[in-house]
Amino acid sequence: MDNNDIAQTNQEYGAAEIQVLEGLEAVRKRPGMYIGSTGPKGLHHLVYEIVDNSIDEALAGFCTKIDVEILPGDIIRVTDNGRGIPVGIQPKLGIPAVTVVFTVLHAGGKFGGGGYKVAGGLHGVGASVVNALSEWTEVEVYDGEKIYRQRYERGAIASELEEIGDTNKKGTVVTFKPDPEVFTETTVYDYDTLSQRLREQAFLNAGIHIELSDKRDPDNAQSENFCYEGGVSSFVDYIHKKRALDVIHPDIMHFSAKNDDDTASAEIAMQYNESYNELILSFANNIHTIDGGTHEEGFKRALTKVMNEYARKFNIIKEGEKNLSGEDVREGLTAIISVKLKDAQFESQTKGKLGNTSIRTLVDKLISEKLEQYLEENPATAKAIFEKAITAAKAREAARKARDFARRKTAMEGAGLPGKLADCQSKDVNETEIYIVEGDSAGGSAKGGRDRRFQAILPLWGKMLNVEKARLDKVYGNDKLMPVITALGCGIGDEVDLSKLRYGKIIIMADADVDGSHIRTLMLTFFFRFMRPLIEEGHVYIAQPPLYRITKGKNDHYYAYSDKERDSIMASLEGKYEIQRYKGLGEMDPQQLWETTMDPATRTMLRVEMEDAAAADEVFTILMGDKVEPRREFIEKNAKYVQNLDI
Ligand code: TTJ
Repeated sequence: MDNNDIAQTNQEYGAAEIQVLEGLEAVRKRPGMYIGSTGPKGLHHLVYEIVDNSIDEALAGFCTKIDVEILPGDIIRVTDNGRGIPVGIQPKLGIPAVTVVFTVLHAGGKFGGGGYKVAGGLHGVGASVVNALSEWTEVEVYDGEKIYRQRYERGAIASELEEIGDTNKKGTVVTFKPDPEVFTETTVYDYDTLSQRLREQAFLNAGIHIELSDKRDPDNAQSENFCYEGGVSSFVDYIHKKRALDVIHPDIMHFSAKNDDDTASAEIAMQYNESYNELILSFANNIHTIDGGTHEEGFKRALTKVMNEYARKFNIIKEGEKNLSGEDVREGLTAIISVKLKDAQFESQTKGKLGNTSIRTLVDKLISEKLEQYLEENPATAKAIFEKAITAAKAREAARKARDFARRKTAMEGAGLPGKLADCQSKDVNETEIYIVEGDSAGGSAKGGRDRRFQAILPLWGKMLNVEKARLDKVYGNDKLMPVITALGCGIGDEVDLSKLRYGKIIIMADADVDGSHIRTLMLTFFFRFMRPLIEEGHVYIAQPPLYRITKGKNDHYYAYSDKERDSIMASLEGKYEIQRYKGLGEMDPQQLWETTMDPATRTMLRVEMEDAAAADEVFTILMGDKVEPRREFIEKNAKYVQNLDI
C-alpha cells in the first residue's frame, strides 16, 4: 500500500467514524435491545459475547485455549491463542478490520470466521455492543510478528491502532470494564454464573481448553480449567454425578450426523438414570434453547417411534397391548442435544426456541437410524431401558386411575373446588390471580387484605409430597398438591390444558426467609415437572413481601424490600425512627399485606422464567435425593441459602 492509499483511506475515515458513532449511540440508548437487560444477566452477557468470538476461532480450527480473567474492579479480560483479529485496512470503510469489529454494529459475523453465526435475536451481537456498553475497552492483537493495540471509551475510538512491540505469538486479548452508567443495578460479576456458562461451552465444544480465574481479591482467588474430550457425553456424565443420580446402564449413547450439504450438524448424548425425571437440555449454535424447538421435537418424536418399533419387533409389547407414550420412554432420561446450523431462527418471547424445520428432520433421522442399531447391539442396555419404560407405563395407568378416582370423589363431594380456597368473583383469566400461601396465619392476612373481585387465596397445608420420589399417581393422592391442581383447573402431566386455567397469574407468596425459600423451591419444582406450560407461558410469579417497616413519628412509614433499600431510607431520614424486621408474612396485618405485596398498583413481583424453575429443579434433586454426601456438599456451598433448612 502506498502513501496515496493511506491518504485516501484517512479521508473516508471521517465519514466512517460518524456512521460508527451513530450505530453505537443507538446501543447505548437502548442497551436492552442488544443484550436483553442492563441487570446482572446483561452484565454477564458481555463476557459471553466476547468469548463467543474465541470459540468461533477454535471451531475454525485455529485456537485451542481461551482464558477468562475477572480482574480487580470487575474488569474482564479474554485471551485466546487464535490467529488474531486482522489488523489490515478493511477496504470498504478504510479503517483497520479490528477497528471495524469493535466499532461497527453487527460486524461480528463477518470477522468471527465461524461460518455458523446466528441471525436475529440477541445472539451474536458482537464485540461492538460490548464496546459501546463499556467504560473502556482495549484490544491487543498478536499476529506472530507484531503486537497491535487500540483503546475505546464508551464505544468511541480513544487511540488509533498502534504497533507496540514484537512477538512470535498469535492471539487476541480483549479487556473491558462494563460501564456503571449503563449497568446501574450492579457491575459485580458472579464467579459461579460465569463458571457454569463457560463449563457448558467446554462441554459443547469438545477439546477446547477454557480457563476461568477470579483475580479480584488476592485472598479469595479461585480458578477452574474446563476441557472435555467427551463433549456432550461428558455433559451427561457430569449432570448425573452432580445430581447424585444412579444410572441404569453403564454406557452413554452418543450419536451425531451432518446434513447433505454440510450446513447443519446434530449431536446427541443420552443415558437413563433411576429417577422419574426427564432432563433434556438442548442447544443451537451453543446457545441454550430453554424453550426447546424443532431439535427437541425431532428427538422426542423419533425416540418414541424407535422404542415402540423395537418393543414390537422383539415382542416386549405384545399384540393387543398399548404403545409406550413419550413420557414413558423419557422417564429417567438425561439427554443433551446440540445442533449447529446456518441462519438459526429463534422464536418465543425469550428467543429460547429453535424454529428451523429442517432440524426436526435431521434429528429425527439421526435417532431413527442410530438408536435402533444401538439397542440391537447392546441388549443389556436395551433390557434396562425397556424395563424402566414398561414400569413407567404401568405407573401412568395407575395415575390415570388415581385421577379418575380423584375426579369422581370431587364430583361426589359437590363443588369440586378445594375447601380452603377463597375464590375470587371474576372468571376472566385476564384479570384473575391466585395467591398460593404457606401457613394459616399468612393465609388469614391474605384473605383479609385481598381484592376479592379478582384475587383468590389458597393456603397450603398438610404434608408436602417429596416430588423427587413421586410419579404422577402419588401427586393425585397428595393433600397438599391436590388443592393446587383442582384450584388451577388445567390438569397435570401430558394432559395440561391451559385453556382450562382458572387464573391468569399464579403467585407464590412465602416468607422472605429460608423456610419460605424452601416452599418456593418445592412449588417451582412441582410446576416445572408437572405443569411446565404454566412457566413457559409466563403464568407463575413470586410475590415480593417487604423485609422491613420503618416508622417515623405517628404517620410516616416506609417499607424496604432489601437491606440496601433499608439503608438508603435510613440515610434519608432525620431524627428518630423505628425499624421492624418482618420475620414472616403473618406479622403483617391485612392492610399492610395489601399495600406492600398484593396491590397491583404498588407491588413488585418476579415473573418466574424457565431458567429459574430449572435451577429450582436442580436444587431440589440434590436436597431431596437419597445421597447424603452431595447434599452435605451442596448445603456447605450454599450455606446462606439453606441455613436452618429442615431436611
Ligand atoms: C478471522 O479471520 C482471519 C484470521 O482471524 C480470524 C479472527 O478474527 N480470529 C479471532 C478473533 N480470534 N479471536 C478473535 C477474537 C477474540 C476476542 C477475545 C474478541 C474478539 C472480538 C475476537
